[in-house]
Amino acid sequence: MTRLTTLALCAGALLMAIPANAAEFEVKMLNKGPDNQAMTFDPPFLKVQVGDTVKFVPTDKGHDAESIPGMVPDGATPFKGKLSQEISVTFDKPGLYGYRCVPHFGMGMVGLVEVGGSTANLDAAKQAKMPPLATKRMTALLDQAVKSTTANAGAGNASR
Ligand SMILES: [Cu+2]
Repeated sequence: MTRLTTLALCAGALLMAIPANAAEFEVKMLNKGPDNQAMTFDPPFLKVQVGDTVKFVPTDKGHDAESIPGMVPDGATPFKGKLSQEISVTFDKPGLYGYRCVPHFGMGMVGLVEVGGSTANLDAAKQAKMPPLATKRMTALLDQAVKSTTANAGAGNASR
């Protein structure tokens, strides 16, 4: 009886360690995207919930994924992957996370993750200093985030 109780407790503890609704997403690092865009993350814009994980996958070699200074929410932990290596990032603070591939930052290889439907740090993110092509692509991604968030306002996040 005691042994059964111990087993039950262990099973319960294991279940609690896994967040109930956490999802995992994948972003590929590519030399050429589906839209023929050179040096790109696919998808370049992603919406996730707090606690979700994004896996950046070096489908093509020679890329990395690193958060852009000034483009993460206040108090969020920056991340920095190694060249040609996979990195998994769990997002535990809501807001916008801009990231880049360091070798191709000048070619505009940037991406954006919106966590928890929040664009709270939008103005700060827009102030980040970037090369012209990166700024151009990031501006489009930030617009996409604002539009999708506005479109979903009131509908909640019940779509998952
Ligand atoms: Cu790259």
